[in-house]
Amino acid sequence: MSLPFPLSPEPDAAPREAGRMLFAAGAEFLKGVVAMDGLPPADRIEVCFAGRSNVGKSSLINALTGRKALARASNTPGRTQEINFFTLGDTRYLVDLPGYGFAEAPLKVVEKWQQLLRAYLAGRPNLRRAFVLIDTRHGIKAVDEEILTLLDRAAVTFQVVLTKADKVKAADRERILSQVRATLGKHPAAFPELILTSSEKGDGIETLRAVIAGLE
Ligand SMILES: Nc1nc2c(ncn2[C@@H]2O[C@H](COP(=O)(O)OP(=O)(O)OP(=O)(O)O)[C@@H](O)[C@H]2O)c(=O)[nH]1
Ligand SMILES: [Mg+2]
Repeated sequence: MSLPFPLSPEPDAAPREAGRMLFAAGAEFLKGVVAMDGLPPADRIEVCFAGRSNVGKSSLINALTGRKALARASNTPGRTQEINFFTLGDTRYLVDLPGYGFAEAPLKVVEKWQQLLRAYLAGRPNLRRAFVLIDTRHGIKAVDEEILTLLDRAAVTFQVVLTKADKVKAADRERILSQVRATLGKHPAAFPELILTSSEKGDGIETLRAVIAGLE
């Protein structure tokens, strides 16, 4: 039997070039959204980056776009507090979501973000794929599973992107990959390939660009 949820293969020359071209078209910040009625028109293919607070969503957007500070990244969990929209060329939106599972912020504030996050994930018609970021050191936690279940119910295809691969030794990585694969087997909306990334070192970035370019 072949391994379920293999790592995405390195892209061939043509999709790699398509990914390079797409991201060379330039990314710009469009707006930060705090309520569903503030969303831009659903007139482009959209992908979003969801994940626990501090997992590396903003850093990944910066690595993909080759812009050091397009999306705000920081050591302070909970930094991204709005749904941030970026235009990519004139065909895509990239969406940086507020992190979940962050316990330090005031409860009222957290509840407001979480409500918005859930409404967005379940109700955006042009959302072609949700990239759910999982820290390669930690694997899938209970808070992640809540989001995966929400995506199953909303029938939004999600793809797991493992982050901070540079921080993990090979043996630990294999153990976490097994945990991730076993968990994803229970989620019908899971896309059947994983992407292992490091925003720091650049691993997986070309692959992810090619995947985004390939969405229609
Ligand atoms: N070593 C390493 N550190 C990373 C990587 N990606 C992100 N980080 C660090 O992890 C921390 C959090 O990164 P962010 O990109 O701000 O995380 P986030 O998911 O956007 O966080 P919130 O907006 O708070 O939800 C920062 O200190 C980053 O420098 C990576 O690939 N490797
Ligand atoms: Mg962020």
